[in-house]
Amino acid sequence: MASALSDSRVSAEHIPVKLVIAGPFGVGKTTIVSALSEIKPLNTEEVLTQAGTLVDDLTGVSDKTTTTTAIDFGRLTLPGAVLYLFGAPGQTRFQVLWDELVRGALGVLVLADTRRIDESFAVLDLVENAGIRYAVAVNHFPDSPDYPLESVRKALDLDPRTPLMVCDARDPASARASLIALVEHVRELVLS
Ligand SMILES: Nc1nc2c(ncn2[C@@H]2O[C@H](COP(=O)(O)OP(=O)(O)OP(=O)(O)O)[C@@H](O)[C@H]2O)c(=O)[nH]1
Ligand SMILES: [Mg+2]
Repeated sequence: MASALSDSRVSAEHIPVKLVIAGPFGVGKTTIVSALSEIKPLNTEEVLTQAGTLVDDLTGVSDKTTTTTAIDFGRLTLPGAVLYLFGAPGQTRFQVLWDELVRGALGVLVLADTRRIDESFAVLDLVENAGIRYAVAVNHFPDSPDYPLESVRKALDLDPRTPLMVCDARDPASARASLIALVEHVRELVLS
């Protein structure tokens, strides 16, 4: 992590910003941190074990072989700001890390999967209870139903001002657009 903090791309003029990427199990958090990060991301992936099948619901993500057991960490420098990206673990048994993870964070990008929309509720509850600003990005998989965003907004009971977009977590441009929508949203709220 030392190299992430001492790099010629980051200067004293860059405001350090902590952002958290959250969402249910297997929604693409590790993938989006990897797509966004300009440094080699720190991952804490462990192989999913047979014992875990009792608690890890693989519905919709049956090809998944690993899971994040602590955090993902990456960094993205924008003009004037350096974003430190913390990917949360997706499984509910790791929620004990949540309070520490969101401490000092400017906002949360919540990833959602329209194949398993109800699994986003627990994460949205955590974010809202923490009183932290957020945006929602629907990570689109090949077999994801194509619901209009207004239906997704309604299903997730989102405030009309909360940014909601579709993204491809593997695509750096798409991932970056989601993150920038979050940062812009937080900026507008802070300035209003
Ligand atoms: N087709 C497609 N596959 C994706 C996309 N994003 C992620 N994946 C795949 O979905 C699987 C799960 O992605 P991860 O990034 O590990 O998900 P995660 O949210 O970090 O998972 P946990 O940490 O276990 O909660 C991986 O096999 C990814 O390659 C996407 O946008 N499209
Ligand atoms: Mg992960």
